[in-house]
Amino acid sequence: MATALKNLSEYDPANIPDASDFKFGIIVSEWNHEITGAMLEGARSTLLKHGAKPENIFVYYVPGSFELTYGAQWLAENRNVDAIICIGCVIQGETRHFDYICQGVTQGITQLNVNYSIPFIFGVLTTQNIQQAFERAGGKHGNKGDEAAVTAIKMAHYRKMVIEE
Ligand code: DLZ
Repeated sequence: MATALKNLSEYDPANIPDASDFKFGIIVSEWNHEITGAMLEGARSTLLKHGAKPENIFVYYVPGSFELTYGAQWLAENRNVDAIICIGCVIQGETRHFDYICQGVTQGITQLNVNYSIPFIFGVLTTQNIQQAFERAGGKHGNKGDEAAVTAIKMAHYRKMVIEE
């Protein structure tokens, strides 16, 4: 219900800052790649639509969502980027693994936001099944990759605005 009412994929493009001055990192989990690949394409096309230059979008892959934290931290330490988008998809299975991975990546990305001076965007789907994931990766609930990109642009803009004022 919350997603249906707050589908940011239907945002007003006029309200998004220009992204042409920003550099973006995107870390993508290979696990559930048919979902994360669609989210990556959504994120990339949204960044480009708002002016980001193709040469200023750096895409890297990690094996699973649990590795997004390390992937994003290593990128932050070695590349000059204004925001990092973390893309993953964790699907609930029969085991507790789902809970551990969700908890790990959520806390990991939260810690990155606390410890570094650039924003890290949480573009991780946590769904009960693959159908729900497809619905959020270009289906009836929009593409959470688009939403992550919009958030990254807004946060990069926020960071720049505070520094420059
Ligand atoms: C092991 C595992 C499982 C069961 N499920 C998922 C998943 O649904 N989505 C995902 O991104 N990764 C999954 N993984 C892999 C873990 O994220 C991680 O790559 C391994 O536990 C190795 O650290």
